[in-house]
Amino acid sequence: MTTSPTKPIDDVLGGLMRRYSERVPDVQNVINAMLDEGIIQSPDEIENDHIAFRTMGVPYLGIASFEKIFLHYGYEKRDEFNFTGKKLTAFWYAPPAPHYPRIFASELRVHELSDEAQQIIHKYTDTVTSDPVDSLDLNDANAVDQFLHQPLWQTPALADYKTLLAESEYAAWVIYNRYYLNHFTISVHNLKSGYNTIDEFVAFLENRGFRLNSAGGTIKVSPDGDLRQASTVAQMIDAEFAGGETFRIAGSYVEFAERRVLPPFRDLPADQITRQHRREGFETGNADKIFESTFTTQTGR
Ligand code: OOG
Ligand code: NI
Repeated sequence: MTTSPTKPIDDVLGGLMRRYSERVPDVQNVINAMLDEGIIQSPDEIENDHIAFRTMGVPYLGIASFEKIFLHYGYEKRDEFNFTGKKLTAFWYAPPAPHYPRIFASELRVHELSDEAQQIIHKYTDTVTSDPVDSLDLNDANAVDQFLHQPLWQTPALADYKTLLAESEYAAWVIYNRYYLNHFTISVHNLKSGYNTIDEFVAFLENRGFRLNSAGGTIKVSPDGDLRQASTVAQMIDAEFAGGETFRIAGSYVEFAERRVLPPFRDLPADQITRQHRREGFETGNADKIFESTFTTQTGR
């Protein structure tokens, strides 16, 4: 019997973060650097701006299936984003309370790929013949944690991974990594002065030797100037493919975001500024480049 006072959402988010930190050494490396620099005294002070997931847009999977988990926990679906070149659709979800991260979920429009790539993807995903989330007890955090980290289809063959990689880096990422957390995001605007702008935080990261995604420039700025983002280059993992073949592929990364105070609130005293006074949501132009944190154009630099 467990008498834990935590809600399923706390345990699900905890499980995601635990496995993600184990898989992505930069998570601990960034936290350690922040502690060492005196930016924070404890990791609990870090505000997680958002987390992100990637999905395959095929029947029974994709956003339509995946989002049911977080809608159940009180997340609310917000704006849609379209990435024409990358053939992706995404939405963001507002959390049920401000201390939870936002969620950014994207989906590959598989039907827009070449016949060959579609066939490869369907070879794996066609084994899913009903929405797997429908048979999950979403109040059972353990079951949801298991689900998010279990294989949804057979382990891919390396040749298939490479064929997908040549056409869609996103497709290759999802066929292997599935629902593993793609990144978590450190909010920099609430950090201590000297580190609470993205420019200052990026300078600190670069000083400490972190390799950052340079696609479209290291700092991605929304047209209104108020959402500023940067990210590490994804860390490579030794992936085991069907038949035991191994190959180094992109895993996950860490993101950093500065949400500026919106113009009507710029005269508010700093201690009165809360989340609702800052730039909300996401930005297509920024996101388009952040996706490339896992692309070979960045990881192979
Ligand atoms: C998501 C990229 C976009 C953001 O904050 O705009 C993103 C991904 O790489 O899956 O994270
Ligand atoms: Ni992000």
